[in-house]
Amino acid sequence: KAFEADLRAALQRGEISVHYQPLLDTATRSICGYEALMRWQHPTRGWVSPAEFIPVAEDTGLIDALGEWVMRHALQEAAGWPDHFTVAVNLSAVQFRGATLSRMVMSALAAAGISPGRLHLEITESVLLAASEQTLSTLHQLKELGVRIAMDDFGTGYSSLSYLRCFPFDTIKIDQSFVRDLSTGPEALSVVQLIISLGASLGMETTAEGVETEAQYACLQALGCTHMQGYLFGRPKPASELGHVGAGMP
Ligand code: G
Ligand code: G
Ligand code: MN
Ligand code: NA
Repeated sequence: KAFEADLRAALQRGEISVHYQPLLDTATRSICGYEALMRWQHPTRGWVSPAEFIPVAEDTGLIDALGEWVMRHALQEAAGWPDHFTVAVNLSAVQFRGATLSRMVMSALAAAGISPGRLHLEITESVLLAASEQTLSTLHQLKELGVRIAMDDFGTGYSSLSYLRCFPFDTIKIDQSFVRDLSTGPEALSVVQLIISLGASLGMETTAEGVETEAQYACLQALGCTHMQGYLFGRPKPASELGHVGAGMP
């Protein structure tokens, strides 16, 4: 309960921030964007993991305000990056409940003056689990805005494959558990190979997550994975440490 009250106050107290993790283009091995990851610095607990506070935010409805704050903040920040850089923002299933998500995204894009094609929205299977008309219609509205939609944590859910038929995703993000196991045996390699060729045949980009070693990079590059993310290229860090001049926040 105290935790919930603290989270409720966290935005006003300026304890919420966004860290950015680089996304790399495999072919050029250069940064082509960042994923925005929410961070909470609690006055006494220190850094609280999103894995801990996001479920609480979802249960209490606070995720709507937090999610909108991150969206607006990340887009403002991205306005100061090179023009071709993308910005990825994670969405919770709970944010799809109302009918206001696409309007919020449109408004945040306009406020930041960012072209919609630079925004990647990451959703997990949980968004499609309910598969309500409402959710699908919101996804199509977002797509019509020109925003790109990525399926996050692909392969870890129950029916990742069937969800690929429900909606024309732009990107498949291969869960880091598969990347971690690449060297431990032929199984993970086969799964990753399958996901990459599936993505290619569906005209989708494939982003491997959790790339930590040169061996993983070489393997994924050989398999045709189009993008990568992971500690090999950079950990999530505050905008002030990204090294771009003219950050977008006023
Ligand atoms: O950054 P880290 O690996 O600690 O994130 C843990 C989890 O929290 C990840 O699954 C990530 O998708 C999720 N997460 C981070 N930031 C956000 C956010 O702004 N919104 C939502 N819905 N989830 C987030
Ligand atoms: O679920 P999602 O993919 O949105 O969450 C990304 C999470 O994975 C972030 O919390 C981030 O800190 C973490 N992460 C990103 N790259 C790596 C990596 O190379 N290794 C490990 N162990 N975690 C990573
Ligand atoms: Mn993500
Ligand atoms: Na992921």
